[in-house]
Amino acid sequence: MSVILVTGGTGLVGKAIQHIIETEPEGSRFGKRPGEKWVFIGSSEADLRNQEQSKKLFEKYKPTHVIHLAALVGGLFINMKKKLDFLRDNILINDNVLHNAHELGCKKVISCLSTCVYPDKVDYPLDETKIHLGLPHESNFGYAHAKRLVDVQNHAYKDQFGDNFTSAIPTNVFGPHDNFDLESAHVLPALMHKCYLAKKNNTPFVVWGSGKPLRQFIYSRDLAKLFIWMLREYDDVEPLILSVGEDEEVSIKQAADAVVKAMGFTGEYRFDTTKADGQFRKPASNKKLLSLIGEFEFTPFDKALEETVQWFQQNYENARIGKSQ
Ligand code: NAP
Ligand code: GFB
Repeated sequence: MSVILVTGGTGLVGKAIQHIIETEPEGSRFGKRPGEKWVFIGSSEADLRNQEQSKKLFEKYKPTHVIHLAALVGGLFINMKKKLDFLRDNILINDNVLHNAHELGCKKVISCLSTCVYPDKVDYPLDETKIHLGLPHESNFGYAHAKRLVDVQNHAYKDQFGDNFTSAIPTNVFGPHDNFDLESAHVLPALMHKCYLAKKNNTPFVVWGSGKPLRQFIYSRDLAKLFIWMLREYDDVEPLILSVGEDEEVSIKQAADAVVKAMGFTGEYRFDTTKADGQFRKPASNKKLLSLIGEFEFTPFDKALEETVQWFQQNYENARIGKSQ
């Protein structure tokens, strides 16, 4: 009997893994396997910053495997405002999860980093060997250092105890169940929410910044399949980038154009260049992933965006939209 605990199971990526496990045929490549029990938890079940609550959670479910997604997560602007919270909360969460997984003798833990952990000034493309080659971008150094430390912790647990702890490095993620709260959202959910309100209230659709920065976006449901594949087939302490190809970079302007099209918005659309652009680009190579997984079909960006916009429009009342607008 394998018990797979997914921390952060109520969030964007956690819900996507739950969707795949519940909809893919049992026994298929990304489907549930006989004898597996999947447990998806959120902060209401245990605040993982708290040692006692974390210990009780692991004693309750006795997981054999952990996909560790729980984190204080947010877009550029909330990262710039709360660097200490993003550093401290994530250090506490990660240490409690890895410590309890070690104490319980879990067979495997996959933690989740992000391509924003990489040095701001490094030769591109980003690959798995460049994480610690310099300081991260100023805008999110709190989050970035807390996430980099997970890679250090994994190597320490491996060296001293032989624990099979590893990590995944996704690029920017989007999809159903995302955080659409304009205060803390990432760019795509923020633009979807702003465009939805502009259409509803007949007001301008305002994109922050110059629109020039470049990003790689992975659909949460594709990322979910890659996490399930890693759980089954990746047993190396070295982190692994989970991303679409380098040639899939799009500008924030192109992303905003795609949101306008998917929303059917025809009103005024402009850029507020008084707002920050953040890191200009963070192009990540998925060569190592493709060399290990072989064939993998990523959902085309426009199709994934349309599916997410439809989900948002159909679930607006129950979505994470923050204070009502
Ligand atoms: P999300 O939608 O904001 O979900 C965060 C999850 O973490 C929720 O389930 C939340 O539970 C849980 N959580 C937060 N604080 C917690 C605490 N103190 N104790 C217990 N659980 C807590 O985030 P996401 O986008 O799915 O991110 C999942 C992982 O992917 C994170 O590790 C993140 O760093 C990484 N990542 C995300 C992106 C992206 O673009 N979104 C890109 C790269 C990497 P509640 O909902 O119950 O509060
Ligand atoms: O997803 P995002 O917030 O974060 O994207 P990063 C920021 C880019 O989108 C910037 C532009 O170039 C912004 O100028 N943008 C335009 C907007 N309009 C908006 C808007 O309404 N809201 C937001 N949020 N952006 C994050 C890191 O970096 O990447 C996090 O700070 C995390 O720690 C995440 O790693 C994946 O891609 O710049």
